Amino acid sequence: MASVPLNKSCNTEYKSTAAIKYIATCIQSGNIHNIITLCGAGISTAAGIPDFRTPSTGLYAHIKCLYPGMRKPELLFDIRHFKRDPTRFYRIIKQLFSQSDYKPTKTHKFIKLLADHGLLLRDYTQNIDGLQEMLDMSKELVVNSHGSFSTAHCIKCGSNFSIVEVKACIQRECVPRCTLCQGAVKPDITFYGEQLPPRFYEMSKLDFPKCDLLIVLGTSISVLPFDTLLSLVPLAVPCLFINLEKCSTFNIEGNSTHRMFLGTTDTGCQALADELGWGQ
Ligand code: CNA
Repeated sequence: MASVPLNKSCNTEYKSTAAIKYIATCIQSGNIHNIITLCGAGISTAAGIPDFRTPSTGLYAHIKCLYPGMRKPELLFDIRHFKRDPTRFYRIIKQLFSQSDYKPTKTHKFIKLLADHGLLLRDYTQNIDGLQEMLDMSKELVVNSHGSFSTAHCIKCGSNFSIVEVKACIQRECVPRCTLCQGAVKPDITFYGEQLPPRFYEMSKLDFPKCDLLIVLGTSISVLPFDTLLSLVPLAVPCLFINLEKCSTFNIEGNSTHRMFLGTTDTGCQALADELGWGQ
């Protein structure tokens, strides 16, 4: 029989379907009890929140338009830059929170399903949008690895401030100032040049030796030290990477337990939920 050469997109689709089937089979084997999810901005783009690096729609592209002379858009999220001039950060962050009614995506709901089935050990997210917490999941199950936008403090005297006031200032495009010392007030998200929350280090030390399946969702896995979490997972542990594009940090070549689904995280999670019989 003559073999029909698969074209590239056919081949990718075939591999993606096979990836979902393989991971579903692992879960259905009954040997998986401690799934860890590693999430990035890609799981929230379907909710309308831009990521950093997508060339046309990401925040970095927007920063380059706003500030054409700026060589490194990530500087806006660098603590030294923020201390010198918080104005630019507040101007750009308005894009991230341009609406007030963002809703969790199918991917957030799939992570909750894992929890409901007693399979989720922990969700490590780089996101600061709080969409996962909206789904009434135990706070213990989520590690907000880059902090969260739910609290804020003055970078000069450390006083705490209401995030509601900070968000109101963001909408007016002005810098929220401390009522005591006039220092800039910063949401408690982790900037480049800052330590990650202690909980990230404490929990990852305990969790990763127990992990028996890893699902990486919507991230370019390019931010340190978050990307080092990948290396904490033993090679024999099955891993699924769902992303719109390939990423050099996640290599499936030569690894029999690593799989990749190229597409949106919502499509990938829906396919996995369907395969597991949790479709609705
Ligand atoms: P990134 O570097 O912008 O990467 C996002 C990745 O997701 C890219 O590889 C995209 O191709 C991919 N992607 C985009 N949309 C989808 C989709 N629908 N389905 C599948 N893949 C998709 O962002 P990372 O998360 O890797 O980088 C970490 C930064 C981004 C953290 O410090 C975050 O705080 C920061 N961030 C967070 C948010 C948020 O909280 N929603 C938004 C923007 C940036």
